[in-house]
Formats: sequence, C-alpha cells, structure tokens
Amino acid sequence: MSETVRLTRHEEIAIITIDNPPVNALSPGVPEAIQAAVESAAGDPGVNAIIVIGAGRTFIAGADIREFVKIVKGEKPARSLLPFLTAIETCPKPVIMAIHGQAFGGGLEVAMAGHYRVIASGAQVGQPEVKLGIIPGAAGTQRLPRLAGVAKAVEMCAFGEPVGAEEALAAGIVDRIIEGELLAGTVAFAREIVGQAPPRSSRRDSKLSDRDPAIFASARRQAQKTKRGQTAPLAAIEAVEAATRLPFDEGCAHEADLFRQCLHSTQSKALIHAFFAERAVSKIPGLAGTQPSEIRRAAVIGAGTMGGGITMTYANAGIPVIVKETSQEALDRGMATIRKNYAGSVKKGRLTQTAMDERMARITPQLTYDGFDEADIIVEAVFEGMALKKQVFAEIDAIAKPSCILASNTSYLDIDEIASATRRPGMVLGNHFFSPANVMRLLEIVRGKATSPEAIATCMAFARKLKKVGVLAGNCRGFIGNRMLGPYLREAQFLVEEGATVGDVNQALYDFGMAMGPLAMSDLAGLDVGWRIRQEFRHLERPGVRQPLVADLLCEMGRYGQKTGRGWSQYDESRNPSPDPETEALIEKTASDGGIERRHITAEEIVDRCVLALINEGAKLLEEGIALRASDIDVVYLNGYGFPAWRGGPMFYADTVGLDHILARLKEFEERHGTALWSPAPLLQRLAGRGNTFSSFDQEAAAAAGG
Ligand code: T1G
Repeated sequence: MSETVRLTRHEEIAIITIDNPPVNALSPGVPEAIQAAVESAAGDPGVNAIIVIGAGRTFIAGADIREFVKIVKGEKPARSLLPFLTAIETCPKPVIMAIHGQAFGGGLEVAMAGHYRVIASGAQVGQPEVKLGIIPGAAGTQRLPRLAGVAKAVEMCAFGEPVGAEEALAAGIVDRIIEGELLAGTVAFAREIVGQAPPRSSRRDSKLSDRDPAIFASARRQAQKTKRGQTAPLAAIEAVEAATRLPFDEGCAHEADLFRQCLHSTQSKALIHAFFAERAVSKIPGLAGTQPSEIRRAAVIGAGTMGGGITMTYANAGIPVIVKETSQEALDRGMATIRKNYAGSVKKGRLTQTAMDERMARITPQLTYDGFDEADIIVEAVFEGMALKKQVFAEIDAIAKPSCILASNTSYLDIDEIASATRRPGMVLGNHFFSPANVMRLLEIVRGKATSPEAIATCMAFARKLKKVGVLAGNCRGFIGNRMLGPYLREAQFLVEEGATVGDVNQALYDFGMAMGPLAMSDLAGLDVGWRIRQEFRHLERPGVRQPLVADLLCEMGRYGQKTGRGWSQYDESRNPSPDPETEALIEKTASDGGIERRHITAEEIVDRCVLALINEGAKLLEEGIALRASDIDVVYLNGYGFPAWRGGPMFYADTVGLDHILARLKEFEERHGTALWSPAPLLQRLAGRGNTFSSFDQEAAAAAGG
C-alpha cells in the first residue's frame, strides 16, 4: 500500500485507513491508493466487508485545493475522480464509509460512492465547493439529491453550509450515528449488513421525483440575494437540476462541464486565494517555535458597544470574563444589551436557553478592579482618547499579574504611546475588534515596538479559540484596515462634491460587490467617530492639500448618520435610507463655495477612485511592513470591511486587473487631482515595472523568510 493509505484486517472485515495529514485531502496518489486497496480487499476471499476510515482529525476534507491552483496555472489536471468512485460503488462487497470530523466536498462524494455511511456524533458532512467558487466535481450534485432529496441537495450544494450528524441521518445521507468508538461501531454495523446486496446511490432515483421548479427558482432568488455577484451557486443549482432531468452518467458529464467553467473563473481564483490567505495569517516570520501561553481568564474595561461585544466573544469561547464600568447605570445598560443580544439569538433558534444561561454565568459585571489580578488578558475598550487610555493602562499595569497581556481595542491610536504608561510595554499590544465584536470575524492584533513575541503568539493562537481571524498589524494611525479606509472614504466624499449623488457613490460600490456603499457605511458607523479623529489630528493635515468639506458640516449640524436619523442620507424608523435633499443641497453649496467644478461622474470612475485609493494605500503600508503580506490586507478587507470575497480582496483584485493598468489609472488621477493625494506607491510602481504582482511579492517575502 502507500504511505497515505493503509489496508489492514479486523477478522473478516478489511479496514482501509486514509492517512494524509493534515486533513486527508484527496491529493494525487490518494484516490489511486484507495482504489487499489478496495480492489485488493474485494479480491480477498477472507473479507466480506470493507470499511474506509480517516486517520487523524477528519475523514476527508475534499480534493486537494492546492492542485486547483496548479491547474488554473496551466498544469495538466490529475485524472477525474469519477472512475475511482465507480470502482468503489461497483465493488461486489459492501463498502462502509466511517465518517468523523468532516466529510467535505470530494470527501462526501467518496462517502456517497460507498454503499453505507456511518457517522460519529459531532461530525459534519457538506459540499462547501461554492465557497471556493467551484461546484462539486465528482458526482456530488448527482448522488446527493438521490440520497437526501432535491431540495436538500440544492441547499447544500448552492450555499455550501455543512450539516451535522443528526441532520445528515434525517436527510438520508448517512445510515447510522455511531456513539463511542467509531471503528468498533462500524465493525458492528458491517456485521449487520453483510449478505445484503450493496445499494448503489447512483441508482437510487426515488427521491429525484420531487423536481418542483419552485425549488430551483427560490434557490436562485436566495443565491442572488445572499451570494450576490457569485456565479458558482447558480452553477450548482443547475447541476442538481440536471440530476432530475438526465440519467446519472449524463448528469455527471454536465456537472463536470460546469465544474471546469467555474474552476477557470476569476471568482474561483479569488476565493481559493482567500481560503489560503486566511490560513497564512498565522504564519509570522520569527515567531515559529514561540510557545503561546494559555488564556483561561479575561477582563474587559468598558461595557459599551465594543466592550459588550468583546465580553460576549470571550463568554462564547468558554472564557470566564469580568467586565468593568465606571457607573452602575453604564454597567446595567451594557449588561442589558448583552442579555438582549443573547435572547435574540435564542429567539432565532441560533442558541439554546441553556447555552445562553451558561454564557451569562461566565460574565461578572462590576465597578471595581477586583479579580483583575487573576486575568491572563485585560482588554481596554474605553472612549477613544489618549489621556484616558494611558490612565487606564497605568491602573491595570499596577494590578495585573506579570504574565497578563494588556490589550487596547483602540481603532487608530498609537500603541507605543499607550504602552509608555506601563512598566511592561512588552506585554502591551492592540486587539482591534470590529463592530459588532461578537459577530465580526476580524481581529487586528497590533504589534508595538516593544511587544514580545510571546504576547503576539498568545494573541494569534487565542484569536482562533475566539473563532476570529487574527491578523498581525504594525503600529501606525489606523493600523491596516482604518488606515486604508481613510483614502477610500476621502474619495467617496470628493466624488459627491464633484457632482455624483450620495446614491450614485453608494450604488456604484454596492454593484462592485461591497456589502454597502462607503457613505452608507459611514452613516452606519456614525459620522461623529471620524469627526472626533479629524479634530484630534487636525494639526497633522498637510497645508494646501484638499480635505473633504461636507462631513464636518453635517456633524456640526448634529447629523451623525443612522443614529440621528440623518447623515449622508436620511433614515426612517426602520433605518431604511432615502436621499436627503438638504444634504444634497448642502453638498452643492459647499462645492460652489469651495470653487469645485461639478460634472457627470460615471460609476466606473467612482469605483476606480475609491478602490484604487484603497489599493495604493495598501501598497504603501505593505512596503512599510505594517502588513506582513498583501494577502493579509485582503483578509482584513474580506473579514472587516465587506469587500466581496469573490474578488479576493483589494490586493488580489489589483493583481487580476493588472498592476500596469492600476498604475496607469493612478497616474491619470495624480495628473488630475495632484500628487499629494495620488502619488503611486513606490512598491506598486516597482512591481508594475517588472510585470510582477502583489502575490509574487508575498511569495518572494515568504521565500526570503524561509517559508
Ligand atoms: N486541500 C488542501 N489543503 C487543505 C484542504 C484541502 N481540501 N483543507 C484544508 N487544507 C489545509 C489548510 O490549508 C491548512 O494548511 C490545513 O489543511 C489545516 O486546515 C472534487 C472539487 C477541513 C474544516 O472546501 O474547510 O473537494 O495552513 O486550518 O480549521 O468535488 O480546512 O496548516 O498549511 O482550515 O481544522 C472542498 C476545505 C474542496 C474544505 C478543517 N473542501 N477545508 O478546518 O484546519 S473542493 C473544502 C476546510 C472538492 C470535489 C471538490 C477546513 C476544515 P496549513 P485548517 P481547521
């Protein structure tokens, strides 16, 4: 046998163990070795049943995604998986798939080619391919409707969410849930079914009769709504629909065509980039081998919007957490919001009452620092003012135990300045959560000049425990995300001064794929947040350099956006936006007072001005080392700022457009709007000049760091 597949015997049962760490992907050679093992066991007279099981933490996580990267770069694809699956299905002896961890993508397709499937409680099965911009390519869209019915198959293939053991059993995907030791339970199951004719899923057509067109129509509507702009979900629906019209083999051929189209799409390249980018963020040069400490207890200062969300994040991860406020009224308000949020999740069926009670029990609200000396991490989430932050850090520095990490949730203030208020700058860093902190996956972990590798390693590992994507950022104003957001929002505001309407700007970026337009996002976040920052840094504004004019005027009128019902747009009581004629009039007057010529502006220019400003600033902070990789910047924007995943993030998007084209457009804007605002980043100029990309920059950096 091969290193990755072992064939052993348990009396009359053959056991085929797949052992291809870390997730038993169907890398080249693995399907072949499984097929050889099945054929060997089938030919062994002493064997009357065959079990396929995974070693390590999972059954099979699917095809080897790295192979797709090679294929779209022009490498010859490995042979199709279909003949290998047919070899399993046509095996004369029953083949039982024993699933633990995940049977995802090709992993579920292998399982469905087997005659029986048993699953460990707590395991999951799924067809997540659409999250990579592709569709199942090994008969998943043909076998799943035959096992689970058409509607379930459409839901699983078009939206890619996994289902647990109970749901898989109820849907008919698996035949039994095994409590206790999986292999032993599977052997017992095998002995029950020996002698029965092995059922073939490709021949089970009874569930295909439910071919109501409404199933496909409503799935298409839902995909256009929740997977806006993405092509793979629609292809997956078409493939499952084909299963209800075509014989199995023709259905598989149609699926294979759709699969190939998706695989060679820019969207799939972007989503596969996003998959690996998210897994690369934790690889920090110079930190390999640094042992993270375990965080068992936490404390949060401030129970406001951010403090409350951070407290819930800890409680959700099973961490006992103290939350401190300065007044009983503020504490009660904060706790009421936390309770309301949990109750809302219970009402929506996303959380059980028991789980809510357990999480509430982990939270200790108080007005003192009692117990802070036992915390392993203290996160400060108080008002964004340097003086207050330094006062708080001096206080917790005096109380906290030496190994305790002191983190600030500041979204832009100087971490070194905050650390200077303590005697342990090595244990001080930024933990910049995104609102709502208990929902948003992104966590910017900001390294100060004295921050220790241990503190960083501990926070990076802890981010995974919190189910966050922790991205390391250098210390500068706004770190990665907010620093890039500055020029993006600047251009959005300039564009309305120059003649675009607020609606035009929001719609153009929304159509580009952003979760919401820039001015709508500012109205949601609150215009006063940016206003306070501009006032704090007014002294740093470069004389003679154009600044947006209207936002400050709106704030002086007390118009902070959604929270005041008026901002760039006006909002009804259900926060639905509509154009605000007073704001449009204010913009026109301000522009004419400012001598700004107004003109018709295309959606294309709106997108280019905003997105290229983002990319250019990204290139600057990459060159400064504020971000380790261009792909880290992409992860920040995909998980914190609603950048469309199917475009891969701003830096990957720039690569798909071509850095030479990006540079030419930047020079156009520099020509028209001035060097101070649009001088192309030196790194971008260098890469474009050499026909390189941000991805090649990352590869070179990784190679240089020994990655
Ligand atoms: N191929 C290659 N590498 C993979 C992989 C895969 N399918 N899945 C994970 N890895 C690597 C990952 O990059 C990381 O590497 C390590 O394994 C641990 O992953 C034919 C076409 C299974 C839920 O989409 O969802 O089958 O960073 O950090 O949090 O129709 O991995 O350590 O070097 O994510 O425990 C469909 C993708 C493929 C599942 C485990 N399958 N994987 O999560 O670990 S397409 C998927 C996951 C397909 C067929 C089609 C998760 C996981 P490194 P990790 P985790």
